[in-house]
Amino acid sequence: ARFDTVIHGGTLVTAAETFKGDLGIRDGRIAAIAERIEGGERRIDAGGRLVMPGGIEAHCHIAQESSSGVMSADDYYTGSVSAAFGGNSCFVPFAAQHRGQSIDAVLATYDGRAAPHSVLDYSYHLIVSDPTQTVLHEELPRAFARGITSFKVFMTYDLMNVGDAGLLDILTVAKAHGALTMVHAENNDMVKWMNARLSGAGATEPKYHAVSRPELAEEEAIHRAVCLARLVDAPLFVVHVSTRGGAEIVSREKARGTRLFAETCPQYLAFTRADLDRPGMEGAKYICSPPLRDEATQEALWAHVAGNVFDSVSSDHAPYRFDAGGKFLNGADAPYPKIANGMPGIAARLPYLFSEGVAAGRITLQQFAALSSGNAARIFGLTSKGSLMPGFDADIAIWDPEARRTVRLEDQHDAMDYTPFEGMELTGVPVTVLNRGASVVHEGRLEAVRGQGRFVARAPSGQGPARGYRAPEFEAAARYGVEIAP
Ligand code: DUC
Ligand code: ZN
Ligand code: ZN
Ligand code: ZN
Repeated sequence: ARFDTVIHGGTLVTAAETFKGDLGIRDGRIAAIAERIEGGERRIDAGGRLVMPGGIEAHCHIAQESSSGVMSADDYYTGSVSAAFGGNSCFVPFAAQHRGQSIDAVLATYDGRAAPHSVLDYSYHLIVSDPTQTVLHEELPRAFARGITSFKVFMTYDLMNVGDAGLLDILTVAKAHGALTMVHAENNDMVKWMNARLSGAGATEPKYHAVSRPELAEEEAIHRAVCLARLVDAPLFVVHVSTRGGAEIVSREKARGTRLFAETCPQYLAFTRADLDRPGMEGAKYICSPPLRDEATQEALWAHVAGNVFDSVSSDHAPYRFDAGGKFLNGADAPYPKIANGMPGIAARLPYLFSEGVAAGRITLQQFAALSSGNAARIFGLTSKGSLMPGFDADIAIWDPEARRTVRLEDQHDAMDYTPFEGMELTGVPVTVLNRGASVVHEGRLEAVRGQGRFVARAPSGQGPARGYRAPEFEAAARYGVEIAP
C-alpha cells in the first residue's frame, strides 16, 4: 500500500486502548494502523511520544461580536493557529445571530470570516437570539440542511435571552430536525436583581462580578432547561457548567436517561473568585460568565470530570484584550457589568487538562481522548473525526507527555495581550498537529497555509438513545383529539 504520510514509533491512544504502533495516512484519512508500517512519502518520527486524536474545540468565540458590539480579538486565522498550538485539529466556534438578523445573513458573514483564513477544519454552532416564526420554520431548517446541527440559546442577558417559550420552540424545532440545543443557563432576573443591589451599594469592582451571578442562578436555570427539554423529549447540551449543584443535576438526569450532555471549562477548574480580587483592575482578566467560584467547587467539578459526568472540557475561549478595544471598551475604570465578559484559553485548554488531569492522575489517557475530542465528535455529528480508526480523517496530535513547560503568552499564538494561565507549570506538550493529513504545527513550528481548513458539514447532533417519551399532558391532549407537541 502507498501512504502519503507514516507516523512511526509512537504510542497510539484510542478510545479503548494505548499501544505502540505506526499509523499510515492516505488522501487525508487514516488508512492503516499496525505494529510496523514501511514506506510513506513523508515519515514522521513520533519518537515514543503519544499519538492521539487531534483535539476538537467545541466551545470558542472567534471573530464574533458580543451583543454590546465588542469584536473578539481572535479572527479565524489567529484563533485556529492558537487552537493548533494547543493540540487541536478542528474547532467549532459560534455564529451569533443578533436580534433582527436573518440566520442566512449571519452564516454568510461567518463563511466570509472563516473560509479564507482558518488553518483548521471548522463548523459553527448557531447562536439563536431571535426565534421568529421565519427563523424557526425556514431559516433553522436551512442551516440544518447545510450541516449546522447545533443551536445555542441564552437564558440570560436581556439582548440574548430567548425566554422559556423561545427555548421550548427551539428545542422542538431542533428535535424535529435532529439538531442539538445548547444552553447558557443562568437565571436572568436573579442576576439583574443582584446587579441592582450591588450598584445601589456602590460595589462596582471586578470582584463583585462573581457576587452578582450566584451559583443558584446557574443551578435553577440548568434545572429549568432540563425540565423544558424533558417536556418535549429533546436532547440538550449544557455549556460551561461552573457549579457543584449544576453538575449534580446533570449527573442525576443522565442517570435517569435524559438525553443530556454537558461540559465544564479549565477556568472553573484552575481559578477561583479570589482571582477577581487581584490588585487594581487585574481582576478584569478573570471576568467571565458564569463566574469563577471557590476551591470546593473546583474539587467537585474535577470529581465530575473524572466520573464522566462531563462529556467535554472546552475552553470557552472568549478573547477580549486588556485594553480599550477589549475589556475596557467602556473605560479603564468601568464598573464590572460594563467590562467585556470572557477569558482566553484555546491554546491552554488541552495542556492544562493533560497536566492536571492525566499527569496528575485524575483521569486516564482514554478519558483525555474522549474529553478532548471523541465525545465532541460523536455528540456534535463530526462523524469523520475524533478517533484514530482507519477511515477517519487524519486529524492527529502528537504529545510529549513528559515535557514540562511554563505557560507564556507568546506560546499561545493568539491575538491576546494576556493569558490567565501565565506562569503555570504544566506537564505534557502537544508538539505536532495534523489536519486531514496536512501538518499545521510540526515540532512546535507553524507549517499551515492560511485558509487550508475546510468547513465540515455535520451529521445530526445529540441523537443519543431517544426514549420516545411523551409527557402525559400531550397524551391527554391527543386523546381529546388535539395535537400540541411532537
Ligand atoms: N457565554 C459564553 O459561552 N461565553 C462567553 C460569555 C458567555 O456568556
Ligand atoms: Zn455562555
Ligand atoms: Zn462561550
Ligand atoms: Zn512560538
